[in-house]
Amino acid sequence: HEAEAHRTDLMTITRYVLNEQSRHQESRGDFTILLSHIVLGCKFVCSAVNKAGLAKLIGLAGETNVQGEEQKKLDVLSNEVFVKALISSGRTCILVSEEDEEATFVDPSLRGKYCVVFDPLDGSSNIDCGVSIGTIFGVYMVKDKDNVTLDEVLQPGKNMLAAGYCMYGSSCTLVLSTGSGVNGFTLDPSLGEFILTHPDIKIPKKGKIYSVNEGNAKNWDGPTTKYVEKCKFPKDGDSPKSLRYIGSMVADVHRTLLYGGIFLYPADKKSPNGKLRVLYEVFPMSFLMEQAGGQAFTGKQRALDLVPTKIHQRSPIFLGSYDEVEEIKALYAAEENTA
Ligand code: P6P
Repeated sequence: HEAEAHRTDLMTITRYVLNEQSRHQESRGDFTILLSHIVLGCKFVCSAVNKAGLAKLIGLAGETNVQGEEQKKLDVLSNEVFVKALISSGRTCILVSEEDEEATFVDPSLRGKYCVVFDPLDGSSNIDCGVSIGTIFGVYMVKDKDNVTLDEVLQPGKNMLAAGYCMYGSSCTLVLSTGSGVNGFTLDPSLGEFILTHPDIKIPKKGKIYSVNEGNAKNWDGPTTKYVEKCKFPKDGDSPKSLRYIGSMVADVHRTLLYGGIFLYPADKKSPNGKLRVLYEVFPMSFLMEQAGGQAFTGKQRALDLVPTKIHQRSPIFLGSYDEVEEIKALYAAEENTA
């Protein structure tokens, strides 16, 4: 009966968030409405990405179609869908997208109390070879939605109300935290619903995998070099860690969250702030890691304490299993002391 009850008691993402919302009476379902529009965007992108390969074959997305019109690239298309969905939700006032140089200020007639920062299709350079890619998003509450300035969105990641990603791979998986743990939902295409499949995700305290682009090793600083060396040639008789690097942040972070280990995009001589963007890559993934019992560190501080000054600013990031990040923090602290 238990299994039967489970099968018929469908916990959809909407129902899950409504249950969550019932703990914050003041929101009157606003967050649920916002989330339902983010979910709509993810469903659209999932369908478009899955057709991308086929579309390329028959000359649609990213190519000229039979009428010779230039089709929009998937990341541009995805961005337009998310921006329109978020504005039409009537619950947002500022949007920051990886695809748009400037922030979008929503028309006062449609303004709500949330700011959403997002990368509509992170890792999109991997589409043509079928590697998993994803949407990453974070949600802030504004203090005063009537005179909204950019400062409203330049908040430290610890102020986020919610963060998540949707991974478009062999299945479409949406991983979300609204501040009380992390849950994973898988899209059931026959229902068009995201169903709870990974309740209360906790990242293992230690891990056997490190995930970094070793091609940048020549330019790494001391602590990163020492840490990676330790992964490959452990002193204390431990077995070496495995290297797994997909080059698509959502895929690398999802594996780290489920299996444990550490994901690193360090600073290097060429890019002193690393490559990943603070608002819509580093903060949402760091928020999820902490909610799952892991850590996220920039090389200088707890990632979620960072106060951004520009909407597309980058930061180095080390995130994953609690004990692994502790090791990196110790190496940077030691360098600090000798400096
Ligand atoms: P590199 C994809 O282009 C991306 O923004 C992230 O998804 C990914 O983690 C990173 O860049 C990969 O960068 O320099 O290792 O190719």
